[in-house]
Amino acid sequence: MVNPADRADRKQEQLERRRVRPDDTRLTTDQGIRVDDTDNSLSAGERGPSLMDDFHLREKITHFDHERIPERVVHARGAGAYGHFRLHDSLAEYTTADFLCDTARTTPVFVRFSTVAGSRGSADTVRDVRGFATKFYTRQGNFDLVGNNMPVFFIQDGIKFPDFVHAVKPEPPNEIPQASSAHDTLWDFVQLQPETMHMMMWLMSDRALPRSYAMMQGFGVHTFRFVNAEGRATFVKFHWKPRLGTHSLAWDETQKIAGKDPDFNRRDLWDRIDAGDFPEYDLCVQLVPVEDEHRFDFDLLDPTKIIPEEEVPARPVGTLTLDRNPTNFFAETEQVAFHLGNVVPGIDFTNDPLLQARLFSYLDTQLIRLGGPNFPQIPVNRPVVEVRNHHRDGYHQMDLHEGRASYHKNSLSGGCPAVGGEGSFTHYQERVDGHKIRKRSESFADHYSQATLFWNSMADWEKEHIVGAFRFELGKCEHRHIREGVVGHLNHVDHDLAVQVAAGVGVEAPAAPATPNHGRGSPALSQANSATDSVRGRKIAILAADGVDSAAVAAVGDALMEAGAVCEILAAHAGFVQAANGGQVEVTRAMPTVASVLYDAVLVPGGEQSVRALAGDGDAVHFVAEAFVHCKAIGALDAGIGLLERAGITGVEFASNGGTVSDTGVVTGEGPGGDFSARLIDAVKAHRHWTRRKAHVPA
Ligand code: HDD
Repeated sequence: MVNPADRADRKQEQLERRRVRPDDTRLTTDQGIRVDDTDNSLSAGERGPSLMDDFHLREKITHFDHERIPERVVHARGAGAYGHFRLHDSLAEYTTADFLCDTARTTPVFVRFSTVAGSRGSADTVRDVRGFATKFYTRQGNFDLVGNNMPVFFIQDGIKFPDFVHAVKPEPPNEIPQASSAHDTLWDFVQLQPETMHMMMWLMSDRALPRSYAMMQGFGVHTFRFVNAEGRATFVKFHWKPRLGTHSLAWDETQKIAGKDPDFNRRDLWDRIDAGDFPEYDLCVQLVPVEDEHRFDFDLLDPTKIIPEEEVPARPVGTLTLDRNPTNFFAETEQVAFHLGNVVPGIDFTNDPLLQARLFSYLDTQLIRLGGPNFPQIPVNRPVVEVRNHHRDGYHQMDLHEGRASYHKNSLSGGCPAVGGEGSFTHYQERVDGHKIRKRSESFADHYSQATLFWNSMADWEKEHIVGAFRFELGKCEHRHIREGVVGHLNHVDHDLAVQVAAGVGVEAPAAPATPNHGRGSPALSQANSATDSVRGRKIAILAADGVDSAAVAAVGDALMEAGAVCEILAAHAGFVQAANGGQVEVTRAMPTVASVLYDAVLVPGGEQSVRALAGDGDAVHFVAEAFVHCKAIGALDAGIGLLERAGITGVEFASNGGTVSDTGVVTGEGPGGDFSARLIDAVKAHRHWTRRKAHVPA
């Protein structure tokens, strides 16, 4: 008989047994009784009072009254997907974790992405850390990699987590601001807790504004421990690297999207999977032999530090593909319960004090959030292997345990379930010796060097964005001493950064650096060095009105779609527009229902009449100007070039016909032939043309 855990789609097979479909069914009560009417309460006469014996009314309202469960105290807003993990490169030398040893194996997964600070209904595109939590349904049980899209954390010891979260969440008197770190309590915490500085650099960078969950890195953050068959340990850090590269939105854009489409990232994930354009990530590991534990100028147990990839390469070992949307948001994405403590044999913990506190928190929080100890039986949480133990009873027990013995040892159930045997989890036998103390290790004391490393690694445009973010966030702080305190810490990171921020937030610039900049960088940290070789899933707006050159729309649109982009034709109204050469072009969306911030690029095809109409339409002119300001690829053909001029896009160098793509990312042509489409595709691949950021176009 095939072990159910060995089948590639075993999680879906398991879930399939729980899926409930509406087709060809009759409405019943929860007791299975068919009801004759669900629209009118049972009453004494047509205008009389409702009656207590209306069991259907009572049950329907009672169930409704209890539909909500507490949202997650952090990471409340999320989006999830199923997929699978394929191993390419065995790690059997380092770990006994089966899903990391056998390259023939495919492991089903569920992933939940999230923002951290906002409530369940908050906008997706706020400046925040993103959660990247993966549940691997392995044949040795569930392994949860509960990571973020940034490789470090705000604090070093989990005992500070409630303080930190209280500081970043909306303030107690009025619950303002929602999903934002730009307020006094967060920055007060920061200025008094300098271990936050490295993470604050990441949070103020473009990493906090991902364009798509498919274009976002993930990190396990802590140093974990692999243990191999001989019991030998190796330190490991886990990374997810998106195949599409790591790309971000512009800050101004994120704020507008929060109003235009607060579900932007959630929708993007759903649409990609729905269209078969599956997000892919490589799992990479940084491996450090135990003998090298003390070879770094930071402590491997300190979660505010990275191991620079130039020092220890991130070795790709397998690929995660997200290929299936959930059936029901609440049942799966809301009820999924991740826990850092869910590990399989061959993966173990370290003494990172943040990690240790997390080991307590996750199970504890699930108990209140999911209402009792049986939440591992919820379909999305169930492992694909059999669960056998003496846990019994509790709210919502779903299993029918046979037999009289619910204790170990027993003779009445033949001693079952038996304990141990091959494949049992054995904790790594780390030698531990010490006094009971409350004291942070001296090896955790350097809070600035890696913040400086991050700053030094940024491209010019990334540095400008960071300065802008500090100015925005601190600019929102009412208390001057808080702004001064933060600038004081920034002066340890980099003097120039501190001076620039000080100038924006109305505090005195420091006269000299508090700590000299060490000058080191790590190119792997810059998004400028990320992959720009694909347009998969990029959204292109094609602006049209009556008289549009439909041949150009078809030619360029086909080329873009063939390369993997998604093209939408936008016009002043839904329905159709007349083509210049007769016939009609179907409109995908009416322009007033969307905005340029929802697209990666814009194309203005030719057709004199069409372009004249667009030039007289404020929405269309604004669309192009705003796309330009956000440094997006813009293509214009023939008369369409006139719309760019109308939008004030002047004073920048255009790519000339037949030439190479200009670094302005504005591609023009006399017709759709030649290499116009190829040049436009290259401009879209580049993601953004930040060199253009100095050009001032009102939008
Ligand atoms: Fe946490 C949720 C990631 C530190 C306590 N955390 C949560 C989620 C992610 C992370 C991705 C959402 C999981 C989901 O989608 O359901 N957390 C991190 C990372 C951390 C981190 C990468 C630092 C390296 N967390 C951290 C600390 C504590 C917690 C130090 C407490 C001591 N985290 C929780 C929690 C949550 C949670 C309160 C809220 C909801 C949940 O667990 O299920 O237990």
